[in-house]
Amino acid sequence: MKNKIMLAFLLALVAVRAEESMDKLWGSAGVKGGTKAERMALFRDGNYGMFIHWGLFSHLGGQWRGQTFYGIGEWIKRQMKISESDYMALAKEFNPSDFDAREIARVAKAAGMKWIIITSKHHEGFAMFKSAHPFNIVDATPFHRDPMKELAAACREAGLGFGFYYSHNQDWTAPGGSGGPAQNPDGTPATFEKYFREKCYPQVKEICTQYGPLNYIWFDTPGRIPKEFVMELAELVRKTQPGALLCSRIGYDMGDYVSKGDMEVPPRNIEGDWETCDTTNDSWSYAWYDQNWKDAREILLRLVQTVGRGGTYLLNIGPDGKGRVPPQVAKYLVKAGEWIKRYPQVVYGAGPSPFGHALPWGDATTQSNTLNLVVFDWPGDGQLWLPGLQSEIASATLIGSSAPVTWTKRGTWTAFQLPAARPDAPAAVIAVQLKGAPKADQTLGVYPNAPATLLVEFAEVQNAEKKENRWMEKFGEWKHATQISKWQPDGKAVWSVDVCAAGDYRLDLVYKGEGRPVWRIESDEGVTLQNQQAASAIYHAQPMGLLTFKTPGKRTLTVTLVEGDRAKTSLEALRLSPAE
Ligand code: JFZ
Repeated sequence: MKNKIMLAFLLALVAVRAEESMDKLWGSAGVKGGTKAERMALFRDGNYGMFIHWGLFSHLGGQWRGQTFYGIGEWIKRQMKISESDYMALAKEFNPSDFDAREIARVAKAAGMKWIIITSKHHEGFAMFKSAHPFNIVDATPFHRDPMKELAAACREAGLGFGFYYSHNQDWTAPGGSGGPAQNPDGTPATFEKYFREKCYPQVKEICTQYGPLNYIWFDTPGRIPKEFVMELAELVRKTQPGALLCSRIGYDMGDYVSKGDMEVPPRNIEGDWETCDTTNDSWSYAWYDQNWKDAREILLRLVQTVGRGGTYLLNIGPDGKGRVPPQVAKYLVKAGEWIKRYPQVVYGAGPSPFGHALPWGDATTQSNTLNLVVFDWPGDGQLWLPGLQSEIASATLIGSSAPVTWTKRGTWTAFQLPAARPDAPAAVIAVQLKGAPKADQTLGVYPNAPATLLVEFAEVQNAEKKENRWMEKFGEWKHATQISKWQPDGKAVWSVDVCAAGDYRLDLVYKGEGRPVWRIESDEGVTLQNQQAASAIYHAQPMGLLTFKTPGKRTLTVTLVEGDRAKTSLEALRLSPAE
């Protein structure tokens, strides 16, 4: 009886803490400065690499015993509670006979990527390389080949950098690994130390010593791994692979660069060496149903935005259980790569945008005194508006077009006059030669011919709470938004904006919550809008009305919550589109 109560109590505790412990498993990661320039060169100049999630989970492809798991595919064992023995038995069926390392390297190369990082062992604990530990692709499957050897060789041959992902903390099939069995096969309690000594450390040594020189060891989800283990791993990598970069997810600030939260292009420029990892659909590993492929436009937009924010873009693909790259992935990666080959200067060795944030029609990167304006949404009226450019312009050319590009100034704004037809898709590039280093006032613009999104990230907040909201759409599919909630009666969000042209603008607020909040928006010219609209459970844009700017120039907009759930109503952005 006592035991039963104890068990019920424990189960309840587990349920309550599930969400919290998930966060702990993922853990947080940072980085300390002091990196070697040689080690960083590929990362800093290349700006674009391929990530590959491939393992036993790829064989399941998001399905177990006829049931689909709608979430990141490589978590299927844990999320569908597949037992260790059932899961480990899958190795006998795993035969990725269509795996072609050269083809993958060809796709990466044609995509314009400069390196490949592949999962050598994910949280499932299965080694995709020949290992002394028996749960590996060479010894436990009918495939018998070492695909990591093949891929390392193919990358070298193609002139691509190469590196391994290795899940050092989580191991769901090794006793003692985080998320793994609590007992050893003989019934004794398992310890992390034993897992570390017998599996983790020896395997990291294997990947560091048997695959030639590496550019990356990408450890992941440090969770609560004790520091001494991380120090040992870092030392091992430094000793055996002096040219390899460690990402911050090794834990304890021991990385060479920061790996941002997944699938996130940050809204404003970030200094230092950092990367964002993203995936070509919603899952990292292959999932049979997941057709939410990024097309070339989306791939390029996110790549250019990441480089514009000062970062490096690591874009993932998930080969299937036969080792094939889904055709839609190859198609659009290569299509994006063809564009990059026409505009390599936009990506390789490119610096951040002087504007500090994305622009409504696209984004900007720099090469010394050249500003690359990457235009995804071609202006219908032939005017490309740029707020706050402070450097003087020497010349401007629309690449791939002989049409001259002229420019005019209106206050702090610059307009480039463009031909009606855009010369290239999914984006055209205007190279602007500046007389000196690119410099701009980073105030958000309100554009006369394009919708402006003012994120709360850029607002000053009084008597309300501005905080990052992180949530999962499908399991493991992270979304991020800085938002404002916990409004006190006098709580407000205030944006400074630079208005190019006086006139009427359609104003939407993007928020979530319950019921029907009442919002008030007020400009420093005394123009107000007050309106009630429904809130929904996800961020959704709701129209507030037409707001008039009487004069152009620097204005402020203040948003207050007049009525509604003050704790939970969560504001993400304000949008302004010129009325037509
Ligand atoms: C981790 C893994 O659990 C996942 O399977 C995948 O490999 C991904 C690339 O990395 O997931 C994470 C890790 C860190 C965060 C979110 C998901 N984070 O810091 O927001």
